[in-house]
Amino acid sequence: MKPGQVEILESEEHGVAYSGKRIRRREDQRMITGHGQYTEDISLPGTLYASFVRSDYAHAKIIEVDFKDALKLPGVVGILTGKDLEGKLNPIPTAWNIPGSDLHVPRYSAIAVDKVRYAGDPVAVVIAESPYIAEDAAEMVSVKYEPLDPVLDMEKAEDRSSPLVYEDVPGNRAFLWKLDTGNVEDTFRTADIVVKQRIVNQRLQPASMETRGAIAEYNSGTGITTVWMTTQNPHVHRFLLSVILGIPEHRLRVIAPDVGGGFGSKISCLGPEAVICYLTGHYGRPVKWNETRRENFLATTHGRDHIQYVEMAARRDGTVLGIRAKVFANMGAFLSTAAPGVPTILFGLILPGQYRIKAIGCEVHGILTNTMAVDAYRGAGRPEASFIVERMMDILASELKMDPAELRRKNFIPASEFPHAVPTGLVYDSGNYVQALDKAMQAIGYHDLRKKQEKLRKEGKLVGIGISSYIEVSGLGPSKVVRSTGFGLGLWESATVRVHPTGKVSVFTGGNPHGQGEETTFAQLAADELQVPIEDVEVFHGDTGMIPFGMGTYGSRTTVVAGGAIAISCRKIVDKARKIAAHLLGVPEIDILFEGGKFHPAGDMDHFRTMADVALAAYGAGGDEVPDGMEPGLENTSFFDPENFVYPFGTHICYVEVDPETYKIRIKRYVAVDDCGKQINPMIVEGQIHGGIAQGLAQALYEESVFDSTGTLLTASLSDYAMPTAVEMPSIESYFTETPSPHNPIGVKGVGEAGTIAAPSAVVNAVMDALSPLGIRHIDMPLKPEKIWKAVMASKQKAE
Ligand code: MCN
Repeated sequence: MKPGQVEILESEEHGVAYSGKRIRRREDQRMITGHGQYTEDISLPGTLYASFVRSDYAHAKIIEVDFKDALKLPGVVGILTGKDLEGKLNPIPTAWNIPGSDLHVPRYSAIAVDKVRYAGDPVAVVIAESPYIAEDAAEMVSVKYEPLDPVLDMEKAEDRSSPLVYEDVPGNRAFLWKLDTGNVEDTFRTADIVVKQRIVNQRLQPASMETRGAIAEYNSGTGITTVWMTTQNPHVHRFLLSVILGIPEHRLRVIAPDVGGGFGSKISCLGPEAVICYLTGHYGRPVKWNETRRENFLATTHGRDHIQYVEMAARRDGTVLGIRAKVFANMGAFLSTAAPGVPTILFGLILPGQYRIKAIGCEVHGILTNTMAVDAYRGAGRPEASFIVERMMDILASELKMDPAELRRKNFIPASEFPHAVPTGLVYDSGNYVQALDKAMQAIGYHDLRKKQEKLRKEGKLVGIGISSYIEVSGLGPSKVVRSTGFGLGLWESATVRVHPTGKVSVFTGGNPHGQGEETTFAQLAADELQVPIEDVEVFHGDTGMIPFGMGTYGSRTTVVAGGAIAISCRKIVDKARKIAAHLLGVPEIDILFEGGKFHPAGDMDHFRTMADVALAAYGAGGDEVPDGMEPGLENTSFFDPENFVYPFGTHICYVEVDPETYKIRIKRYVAVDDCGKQINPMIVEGQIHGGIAQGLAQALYEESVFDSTGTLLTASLSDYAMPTAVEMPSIESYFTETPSPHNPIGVKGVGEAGTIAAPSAVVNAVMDALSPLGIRHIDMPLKPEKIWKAVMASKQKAE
């Protein structure tokens, strides 16, 4: 297939040419044939290479950095410490300053000055003629430390006896965020039943295929620094880098070439990229840095890491009245870019789940520890929220001896009550939760499966069924709301759509896909809106020198917000094109219809102009092709700021068998019903769901960051961090319902994180259901056979 061509995998007619059709991702052709261009592929003449000297200690004073020998290694150009950069780089900023939480943003430097705060904290940077020399020299740098006791236990970190990560952050508490809908105490005091559970949502390490990296070049002729880097949001990075470096924003150009995944870990502006930008100016030569996988695990942001004390209050008849949680959220050694908003806004506000729960209480302690910083990771706050809601629903159902599906059904917000304001202040846009549950139950044959389970249990088999009826908030977001939560910038999106004189179309989006497939879906969208062949549309992204402005790709926002902006731009172009077509055809504009790619007078298909005819006329300004006074050209730039978030939802049901001897878990069936409103490309949507489920399942069963008692990360390689492979993945039975969102021009909701949010509770609920005959109520993720064995032994001992 030639670049730009598409393969449509189904033939039914949808009324529009491309949207709603399964079309293979056109970008994959270049990615899988080695024609992608990643940061590491960019080579510039005269490049120097940087390697960071990183601390082995989690918490220690820096006494001396001795690099005399390293500097003598042939090919080493320079070595700089944190002290050398003092006054040259500003501290790493935090962009989400949540109000009313007594927020302390500690002063964290790109390279440590007096003290290291996690194992992996940079202490110096070596610059050399080759990456190998840089690494060798980094190993020769000798650092004298005075070790300090590390802060690792977030539940003890606030004690007076605990060491401090920062002397000026008392009790290591970066913030205390509270949410109370005003009726929580009373609700819990008067409820018939209150179930309680301590739940650990373990720390995870994002592991995108491409690690982080940057190559920067300062042009002394123009005074402009250009940096190619692995980023999900080039404009946000440009803004934050300009704050750190003091370089005016218009003298910085950030380019994201192809980016090999991010899962949230390439949102944050961490130190190394800023150092690389500084070094190119300092040495007057391009400077490049690329993480190793070990460095990536040590020093790129981690995700999750909550300890949650959760309670759910209900009436005997199963009406859920309240949910409250006291949460310790491990923020790590500093507050990364979006970090404070993740365990608070993105977590607490969504605690009602799909239910009519009236009392919501939440208290989140944001704790600084001597571990790598935690920030957004696929789902960001919503998997942590959905997990406790859905686990507690199952625990409550078991306590009330109710079927967990029926308990959910009883408490759902009914389809007739949308838009629906929940007590946390959000307004759910649209939904039909019963429909998704019913579809999932039907697909898995729920009632028969329960009968089968009963029979198998009698035979001594450990089989279980787990339901997860999740909701998430995505499509971030309405700027007004986002700003009121303390986020530093608005979260709108921009698009420029340019119809060239030949009728070919360039779409420039502020979204920055890095694996999600918008080069295809946005071409589908624009081709339909402009009624041109998809081969005539090319999508561009990821260059601050080319795109007006953009907030980037995360929070499953790109289709909703960037797609919305594209649709608006296209519609404005069609409006203008209609005027030109009317002028060319000599008929009033009101009589012109636009269908089948043709502008024609109503009732007269023989006289028409195509988009290409109109475009040529639009650029032929000065002649009589366009109406008098009309601006030449056929392009539009729009900024779209949605009026609300979107709320995708669904129900996943998992059926598992636990081996009674080895306690190995086998997922026998996994049914997913998801609703992301209108779908542009069902094939990509399904792919996103599959990938998301893989990540959720990984959290449920395999992955966790493990630190030893000194704060050393023991899972700093792919052989220690238990990322599942295709072998561990079950076959996924994927279904959809379609409830369009009324709050964007194309009726879509996000889908990129849905699977990751839904899967952990579906799997854990299923395993707990399987183990319930053994008297086991809860085991924390990941559900390793060893943990299950221990729980079984403990339960047996208790029974004796
Ligand atoms: N889509 C669609 N119809 C819809 C919704 C989405 O056709 N109703 C399509 C989109 O146009 C796009 C894809 O599905 O091609 C995902 O779109 P969307 O839900 O808008 O999500 P984003 O593009 O904003 O992606 C972000 C989301 C997040 S937050 C993480 S983390 C994540 C993810 O997507 N990281 C990923 N998916 C990933 N996939 C890959 N391969 N790599 C990552 O790093």
